[in-house]
Amino acid sequence: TNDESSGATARLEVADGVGTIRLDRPKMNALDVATQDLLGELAREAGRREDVRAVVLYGGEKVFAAGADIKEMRAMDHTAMVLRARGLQEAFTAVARIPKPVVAAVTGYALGGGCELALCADVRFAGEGAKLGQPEILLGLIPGAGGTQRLSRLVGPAKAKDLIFTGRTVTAAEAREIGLVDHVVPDAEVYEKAHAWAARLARGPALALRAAKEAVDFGLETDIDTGLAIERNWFAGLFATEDREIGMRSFVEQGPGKAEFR
Ligand code: CO8
Repeated sequence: TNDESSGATARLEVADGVGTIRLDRPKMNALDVATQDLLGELAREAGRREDVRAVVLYGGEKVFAAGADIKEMRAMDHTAMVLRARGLQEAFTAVARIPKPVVAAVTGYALGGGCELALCADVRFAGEGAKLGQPEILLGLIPGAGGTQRLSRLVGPAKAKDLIFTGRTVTAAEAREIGLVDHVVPDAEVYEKAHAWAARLARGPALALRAAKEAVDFGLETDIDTGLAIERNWFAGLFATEDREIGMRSFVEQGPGKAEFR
């Protein structure tokens, strides 16, 4: 999966604590079944590997991903999709559950499954020229890789329904306005800026970051008392970590601005 010459449609490139899951499937990074499954495998690998402390999702300079491979999907019948749909969602859920900070670096189109992939990240950087949307309705479908769930949780039900009902694409600027992306930067700087976000967190306390992500993500799926229980158990658990000792010692001995991870 790490070999550029293998012709793989996606790969995990690791340097300096940051793992980049790079889609590479001309044209448009259309996500066929094999690439969807590969994404899931790469996400699990990124989760497992100790040399990966933060992750960037990236499709290259021109396009993030134009969604599922429509040509492949067209040949599938109802039975085939019943058998496939869970595997598709599991692959995307593996990305959403990477227990480390994950940022999407979105250039060009992020449509359908491409937009849904970006939704699996913790934050999204988009280039000024990026276009995002859930155009499945135009194919007589609805999003199937988590879009109805993750988009509505992120931007609220009314904005999610507007995008899903109409299938319209939004510019990076509108995406930022509705909270679908977090930062809009010049197209040529998307990867660099997203990578810098990841690199900073790669220097952070890994267990506390994992705890923060789980507490937010699992807490959002439950009632507040259960969410608070998740939080306090993680909070107390972190008192057993070396990072906590180092973090508190450095505050007491050197003052707030001095710790390396700030
Ligand atoms: N699947 C297969 N081929 C595609 C796809 C796609 N999703 N998108 C583009 N292509 C191909 C085109 O067929 C074309 O191929 P060729 O050169 O051989 O004719 C090539 O890429 C370039 O495309 P265009 O000529 O259309 O280029 P434009 O710049 O004019 O337009 C667009 C680019 C806007 C991206 C346009 O191609 C488009 O609208 N694509 C379809 C987008 C779409 O509807 N995506 C949703 C797919 S459904 C989906 O994702 C279901 C989600 C649930 C499953 C998720 C699984 C991951």
